[in-house]
Amino acid sequence: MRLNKAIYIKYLFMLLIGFMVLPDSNGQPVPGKDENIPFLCTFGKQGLTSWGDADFYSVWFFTVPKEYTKQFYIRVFDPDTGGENDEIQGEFNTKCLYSIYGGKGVDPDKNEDSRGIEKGRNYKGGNLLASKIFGGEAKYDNKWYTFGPFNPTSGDYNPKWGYIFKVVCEGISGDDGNLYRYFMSRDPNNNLPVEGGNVYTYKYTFRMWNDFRSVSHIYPYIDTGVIYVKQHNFDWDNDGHILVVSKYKQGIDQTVSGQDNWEESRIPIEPQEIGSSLDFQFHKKQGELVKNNNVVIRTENQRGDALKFFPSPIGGIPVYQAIIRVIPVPKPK
Ligand SMILES: [Ca+2]
Ligand SMILES: [Ca+2]
Ligand SMILES: [Ca+2]
Repeated sequence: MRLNKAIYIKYLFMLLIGFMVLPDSNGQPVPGKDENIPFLCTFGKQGLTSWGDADFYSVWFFTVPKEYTKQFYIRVFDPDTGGENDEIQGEFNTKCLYSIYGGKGVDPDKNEDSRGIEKGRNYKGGNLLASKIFGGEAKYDNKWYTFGPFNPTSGDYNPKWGYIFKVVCEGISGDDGNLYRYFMSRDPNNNLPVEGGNVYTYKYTFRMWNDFRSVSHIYPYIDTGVIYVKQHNFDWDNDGHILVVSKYKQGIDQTVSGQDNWEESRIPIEPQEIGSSLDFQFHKKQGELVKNNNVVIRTENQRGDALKFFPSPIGGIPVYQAIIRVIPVPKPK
């Protein structure tokens, strides 16, 4: 009996380890499939920040590995503001400008302004490769629009990531909430991931599900040298709990914001957590549903350097491992 249990635990452990190092080829949907987030959210700049968007623009980075030499596309789901998915205020009158940048000035490791974290700094560094304004056009409602093709070498080269591209969505007029998603694809008409590609942002503005049983996740990556992480959340509307989970953290409750304000708290980092992601879990308040909750999250390390969020978490989804105990296998007699 004891022997069986020990073998079982060993197998469980191997299974868990295997799960954690599995490479993820689905690096390009935004939001990612493990995040359980319905949409990104950007309001027209005449909107109120109390509706959940702190700055009326979003900045995302897409990376193409240098081994990939074919053309690729950036696809946007529901790029318009109107119809099925978007958040109306009065009547729909919002226009959003999507811009895709490549070349020098894009790489946020070299050009901090490019990260788009602080309002008023120039997050548009790089060469403009494509752009388009969407209002309330029915022909793009609940459908994909495709930017491209793009040549990988028109990105900003970084030896760690390959070629980096930046996609900015700005609410240039109106006051409604534009909900949308992205996908980096090797095909103009289907979502086929670019092998080895990645996506990240530094400031994540998103919509929660209108379902209090649904838990959303985002995954900041813990790079070398991180001692603690400071999280900042905006306009959470006191909608339940934000918990932090990792291999070593079972669920640390974070300070949460109410309406139209930022709150922050610190998360200590263990040396063993370096090189993996944290799991920020968004648990909605039970009982009375907080509807159409849009939220902003950003994180930084002890030096004030912003952390990247990868919709497909680097190192896989962290799993709390307290239950694992090594039971020695008895020697055969
Ligand atoms: Ca409106
Ligand atoms: Ca939309
Ligand atoms: Ca909100």
